[in-house]
Amino acid sequence: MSTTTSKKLNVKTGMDTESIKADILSHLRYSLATDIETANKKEFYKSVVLSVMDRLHDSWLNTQKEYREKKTKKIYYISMEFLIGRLLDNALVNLNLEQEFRDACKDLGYDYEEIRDIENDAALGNGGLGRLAACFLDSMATLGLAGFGYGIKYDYGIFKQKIHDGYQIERPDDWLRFGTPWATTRPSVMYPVRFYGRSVPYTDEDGHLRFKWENTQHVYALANDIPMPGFRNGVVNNLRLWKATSPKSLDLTSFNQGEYINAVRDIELHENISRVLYPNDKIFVGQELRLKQEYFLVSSTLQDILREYKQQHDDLRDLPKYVAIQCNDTHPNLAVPDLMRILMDEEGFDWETSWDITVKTLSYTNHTVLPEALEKWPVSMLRNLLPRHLQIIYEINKRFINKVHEHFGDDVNRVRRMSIISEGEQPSVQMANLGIVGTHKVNGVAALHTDLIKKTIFRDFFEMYPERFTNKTNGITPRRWLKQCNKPLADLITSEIGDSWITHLSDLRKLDDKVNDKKFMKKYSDIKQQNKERLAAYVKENYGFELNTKAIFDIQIKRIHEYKRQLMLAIYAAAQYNYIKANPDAPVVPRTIIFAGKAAPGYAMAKMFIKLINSISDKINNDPDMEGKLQCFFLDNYSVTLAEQLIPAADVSEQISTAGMEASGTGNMKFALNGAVTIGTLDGANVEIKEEVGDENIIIFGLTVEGVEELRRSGYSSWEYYNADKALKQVIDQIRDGFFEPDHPSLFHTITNSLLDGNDYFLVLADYPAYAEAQKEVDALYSKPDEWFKVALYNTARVGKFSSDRTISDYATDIWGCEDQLNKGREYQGS
Ligand code: KOT
Repeated sequence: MSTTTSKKLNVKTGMDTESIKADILSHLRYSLATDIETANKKEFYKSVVLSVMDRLHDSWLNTQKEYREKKTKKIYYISMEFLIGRLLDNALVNLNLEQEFRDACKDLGYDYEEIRDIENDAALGNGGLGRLAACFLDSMATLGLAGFGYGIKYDYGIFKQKIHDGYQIERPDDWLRFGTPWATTRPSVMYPVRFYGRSVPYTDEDGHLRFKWENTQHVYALANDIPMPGFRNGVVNNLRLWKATSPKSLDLTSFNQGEYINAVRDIELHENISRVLYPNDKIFVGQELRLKQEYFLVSSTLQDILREYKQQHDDLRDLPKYVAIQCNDTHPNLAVPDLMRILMDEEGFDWETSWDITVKTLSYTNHTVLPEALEKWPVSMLRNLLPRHLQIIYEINKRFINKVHEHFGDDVNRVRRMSIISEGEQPSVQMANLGIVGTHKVNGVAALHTDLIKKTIFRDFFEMYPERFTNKTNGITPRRWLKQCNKPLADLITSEIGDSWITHLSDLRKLDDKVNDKKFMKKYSDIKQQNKERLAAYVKENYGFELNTKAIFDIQIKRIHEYKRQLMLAIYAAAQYNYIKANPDAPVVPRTIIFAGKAAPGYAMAKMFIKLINSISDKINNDPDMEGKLQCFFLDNYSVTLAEQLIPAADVSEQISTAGMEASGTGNMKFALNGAVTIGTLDGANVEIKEEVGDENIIIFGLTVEGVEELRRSGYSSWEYYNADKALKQVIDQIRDGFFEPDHPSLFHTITNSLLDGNDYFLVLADYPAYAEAQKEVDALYSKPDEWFKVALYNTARVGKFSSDRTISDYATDIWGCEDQLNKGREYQGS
């Protein structure tokens, strides 16, 4: 008996193709009740993943055990979004088992790529903020930090986008329809999360006034864990996603009363908390369900953190020594009053002690300066849903306002600006202010962005607490965004300079010397061509459209938003069309412009941009005069997986936001790493990319932040720019007059009105002439392939700074106080 068990155990953790095959077969039979003859692809995929999980479990358990034994400081990254995408490739790369699994699939009659493509993206995020959280998990595990993600297991991730007659249609993303083999449900880890009720004062044994939160209703948060392996270091960290489940007692009582249907309906209502990810990007919509989601995440996570803490430590006053909690934007900032509540109401600490612990444990990241994105929860809503928290927030505010008076004297305007509670018709809680007051560090996500928050939205706070503000320029994980998504390039680099770059991205600088190595440069440019062809094959297969792989692949992929100015590239595409029509014999550098991105379902202007891009695309792609010269294409349902195919194929990376509006951007980093040349404004991390790659290796145009301010101050008139640039005027007239949509000529008036009568808030017209010039530079450079690829290689070679490993090391050192854990990552395992 015991021999069989141990034999089976050995087989399960074997790293060779044969034992992997045996496990896949065994999972088909014993986990899925099928066999290799009858299983379909989905079942085969599931068995493959279960076999990968078998190989993660020991490390997963050992890692947690080691953290416990060594009392390692734990880092908790709380985020409403984790845009982790597919996990199979990532797990195999990090376990160094890609080849073995490929071979195993092949031997069992399946193509690995086909199996990999079965996996639904875990699309539990809108864009940059959620993807950053995912890159951070990869880096924390790779650096050997005890870093844990905490989020929500939404039944529905970001909606699926379809394009119908040029319009965006949203469909639910039912990613869990067949379950996910990556998540392990932990029935033993479940907490009640309370809502409503009231705060009741009482006097404790020592005669102190205290409060109890009573008469609450609750729902349970059930833990679902997804393993997060580090890169070949034996570390497996955890992403814990909470699912809302109904309290058991409720259905029983109702059932006893014969109200079975009502009970079921109530269960539904409770479980709705984790039903769906809000699809709004940078627009605050104050819906109560969203507030419930935020508190659901915070409450369950804090309970979990404190339960773990108490198992290992006995004095909560040491919490900041062993625990750091990072709030990803303001969404989890109810952690401030909730931790205060727990420490005071449940643990019996006084205000001062609780406050000291809270501030030292928490920190908060700001991801945008856009005022419409800042969370402001109506006091009335909080009073109803979380009365005790509101009471604590008022007390925090009262004490804080006293400090403001001490610091600045009686400056009523300043007090009004800094108050956590904004008064007025509908008093509301300013979650950013709460975050700054209630945490020890606030960070921006790129140097320019951090400077901006200090000077603009948080200026008063910076003057009061300068030491709290710090910059942490974003980064991306080189595992997913080079090693996995661009294997040919990753292999070429490794064959030239070794593979240290995978965990020390700045080692790519060694490639600088290769610019004069003709053989190398030929391989480098061939890979780009190969990637373009691979993308073209995908587009042909899925859309029946043939991309011109000889053309510049000019790509803009990101959420559709006015400030990101997809409109500017669309205008450029139309202007190129007009130019070619007017000059049929003039030589042009062929271009294929590719867009992808989702618009928030309620964002009418962004949705109109999608329609416009599709209308312009139709005009261009159906005109034989454009053949071999110009194409324009909108790919639907932008996702992490699609990005992984598009980015390696890009020649040009469009990063053209109005200066001051993109906090950082991370797509810009992915493109540069994969050898695309950036055309961009001096915004977000573009500024730092320019510093790294050198002025000659990036095409910068347009207004700077100061230029934008100055232009607005001196009285910008978009009409002037419209009248001054013939090509621009022609395109705007065409958009306005129905040239691209003859059957509905006034369709795009909302767009042209906002540009002209609305005075073009995002300064598209102001920047357009400089942009068109910059595009000419692109053409000129691309016409000299040797020079082009030198510039491209300098991009690959010099963007090592933007590894999320660097970002995480900076957080570890300056915010989390766990720098001692860095570089203690275990030895590289395997070859
Ligand atoms: C959304 C809602 C409220 C506040 C902020 C956001 C937000 C910001 N969502 N995504 N972002 C992006 O975050 C990225 C990671 O820091 C940045 O690179 C990017 O510039 C932000 O737009």
